[in-house]
Amino acid sequence: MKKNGKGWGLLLGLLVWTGETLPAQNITGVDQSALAGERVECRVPGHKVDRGGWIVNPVPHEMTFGEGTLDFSKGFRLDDRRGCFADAADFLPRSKRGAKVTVDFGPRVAAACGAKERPGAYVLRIDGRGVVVTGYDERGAFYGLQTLRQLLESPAARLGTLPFVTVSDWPDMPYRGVVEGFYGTPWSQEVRLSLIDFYGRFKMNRYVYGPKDDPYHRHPSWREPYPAKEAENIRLLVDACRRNRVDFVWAVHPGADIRWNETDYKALYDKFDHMYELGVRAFAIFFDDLFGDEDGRDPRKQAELLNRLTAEFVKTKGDVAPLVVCPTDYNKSWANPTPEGNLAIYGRELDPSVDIFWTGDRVLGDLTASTTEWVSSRIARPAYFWWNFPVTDYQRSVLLMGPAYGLDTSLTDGDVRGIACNPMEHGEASKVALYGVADYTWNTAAYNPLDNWERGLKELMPGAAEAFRTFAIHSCDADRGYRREESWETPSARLDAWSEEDARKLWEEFDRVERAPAAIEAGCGNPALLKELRPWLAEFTKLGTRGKRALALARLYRNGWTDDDFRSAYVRNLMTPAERQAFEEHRSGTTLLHPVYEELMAAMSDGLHEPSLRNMRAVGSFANVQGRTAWLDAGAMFDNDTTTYYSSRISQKAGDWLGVDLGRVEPVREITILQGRHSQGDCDFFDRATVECSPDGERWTPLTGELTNRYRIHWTGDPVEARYVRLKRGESPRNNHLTVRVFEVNGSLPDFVIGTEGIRTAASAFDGRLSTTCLVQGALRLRVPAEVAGWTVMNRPNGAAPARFGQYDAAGNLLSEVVLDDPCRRIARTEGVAEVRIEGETELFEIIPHPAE
Ligand code: 14T
Repeated sequence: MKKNGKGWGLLLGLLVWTGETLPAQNITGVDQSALAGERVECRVPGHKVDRGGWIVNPVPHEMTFGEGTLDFSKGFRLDDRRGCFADAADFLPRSKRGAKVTVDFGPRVAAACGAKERPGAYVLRIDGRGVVVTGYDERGAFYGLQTLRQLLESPAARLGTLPFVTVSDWPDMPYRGVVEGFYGTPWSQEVRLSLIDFYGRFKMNRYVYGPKDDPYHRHPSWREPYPAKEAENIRLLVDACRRNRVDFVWAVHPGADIRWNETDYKALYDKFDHMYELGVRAFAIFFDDLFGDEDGRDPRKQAELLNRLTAEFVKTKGDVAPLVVCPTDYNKSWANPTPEGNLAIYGRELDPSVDIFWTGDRVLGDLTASTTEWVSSRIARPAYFWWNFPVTDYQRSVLLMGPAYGLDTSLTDGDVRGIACNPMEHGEASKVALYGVADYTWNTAAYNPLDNWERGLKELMPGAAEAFRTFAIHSCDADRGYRREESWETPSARLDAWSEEDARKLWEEFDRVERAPAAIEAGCGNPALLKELRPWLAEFTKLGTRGKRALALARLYRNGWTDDDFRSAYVRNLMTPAERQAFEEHRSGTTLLHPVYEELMAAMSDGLHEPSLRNMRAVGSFANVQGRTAWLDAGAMFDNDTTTYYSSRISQKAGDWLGVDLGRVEPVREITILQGRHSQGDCDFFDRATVECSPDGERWTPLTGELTNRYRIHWTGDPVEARYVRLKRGESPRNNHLTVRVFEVNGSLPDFVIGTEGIRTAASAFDGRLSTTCLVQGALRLRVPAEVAGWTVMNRPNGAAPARFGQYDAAGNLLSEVVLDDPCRRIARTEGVAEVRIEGETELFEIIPHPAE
């Protein structure tokens, strides 16, 4: 490129645009209008790698292929020099005439074959003489066997030969594994055992046991020994860990009610001893999540306790690993940074052998060089990173099945001791992320998140890998908390920026979404995983179906096809409240697929009302007012229901405003605004605000002075011609969110509505929006002005007992009746009608009066 001023200018402009605007929009999922029709490329680091059919995870440090192959069609004969790998090598098909596999370990043999001098290191050599696995230590040899097993299980080994290869490999980080540290249902014994095998197979070496909802881990019963059955289960877990060369670390969480006295010290010591009896040889103490004024928060007392246990328990026993502690200040945003803070006190006073957990700059955060520097300079040792991914205890409605990224690949064991990954309460589904953590902690610099994820999905569901990938790529983000990339291969679609090409791709993706669950059911092969996925799979299919239908409708709509058949099909594709509820509980496609459905449906609804009807929409300075999913929230201000509300979900600032566009200029006589979620003690409101109106959205006239501390605002006065009404914030130190329950102009109901007994959100039947609904359980009564020639009534027909639309004369005699058994009914005025009644039970989308010609 020619480096003239213009060229750089253009390039700079592009950088600013992609560097700032895009990521924010993509992450928050709001206002994608600027991106219409295009898809941001994936921002997960890494790329797919062709590994020639030899798949080993974690990716080995050095793997040198030679000329030639070893035929193992006759099986293997094992020479287990130390006699400790009979179990671990049981994957080898044995026969006396098979290829020889020698397994040995120790610094001397390791040096002879050039293995790294480091715990866990090994060399695996395959050549014409057979296979030799040499560990620096016992675990090293065990890891060498895992590599051999994975080579044998690799696609390329189907031909019955192994390549001549030398693998020299070692772990980068000393601690690799998991902390069962979430709130919610602890894992079952079966899932724990299955995970422990998984740790072994992928060279992870630590399982920290600390489920928040185990009463013997935390209050009320941390002092008490486990009852016999639970104790036996722990013993079995310890055994399984031993077989898999994994340290079982038992954690206690005593902070909520511990007293710093001899009695509680003794209680803790005895509990440790009880666990020691069960085979436990590593311990942790958690002081996280103490939010009150518990004595347990005192860092000096915490350090004293750990030091004393190190001296009197760990060192006395002789075969117990160094203690691990989770500080109360376990992330930067909560930590006192000063020399008087929790961390600095640990740095000065805590025995240097004790490892300290750290979750990063926040509770949910990345592992970065800046956060490890920040913490180690205070604790005077590398931290042990507690990664709150893929944990979902803060948003249980999602599964986090995306790539494990956000881990700095330049870190070493001098910066961080390793990772304890805190998974979902769905242990099997969490293996996708663990496959990544295993890889990163073992071979940090080579970690390639995207490639790892692609391999992991195949490893976990070889019988339905494509379908599983479809499910996973749309199940990455929780919509809050730890934000993750999702759906990065799928283009979006908008009615107002339509691309036929993108719409087709999107339809095909929705089609794959619809079909993936059946393929997973058929090919999963892991019943425990399937059981975890099932509730989400059920919703996933439905998401695919309604997405496809929304796109098909959008095509018709774009061609001007909005007749009654279209309307019926449209209404059938709206989610029922029950469907919505079910989806909310087991969500996928939060970032892209579901918002596309919502937006397309909402955008079409705008065009389905008759021009005579008022079409209110929210407007304002907050990005989510007209965003992808928020149209629903904002509509909540107009639905005549004070329990539903719009929320800005971000801080308010001076100049912010929120209001309504009435769709046309009309005389404004009355305005009612209800701010906040509650009428008492709520902070989410404009405490200084002015009501203003405008004919064009540009020239605004104040209707009130500055109102101070008012949740409820009611204005009446001489009619003012206006299309827009808004509430505008003044100067205030406040930075809360803004929540508005009601924003009504000239009353929420048209004046022809005369009866609403047993009816919720009646305004939704007259707001010109099919996406908002009015639940009828009783009778909705309307006056019939002379200029009305008939009505279009759109409802979700109540299958067993559809509602009725009756026309009555002034004396209350029924003149005609129509059964509302079709989503879209066009009804002509009956001669002599004075009043209309919609009776029965139904979900009413819209009643549209037709003006007489
Ligand atoms: F120990 C800590 F490192 C930690 O992360 N503690 C909990 C953990 O058990 C939980 O699974 C995780 C994710 O939700 O976050 C911590 O729990 C919290 C975090 C909060 F921000 C509990 C309440 C909070 F407000």
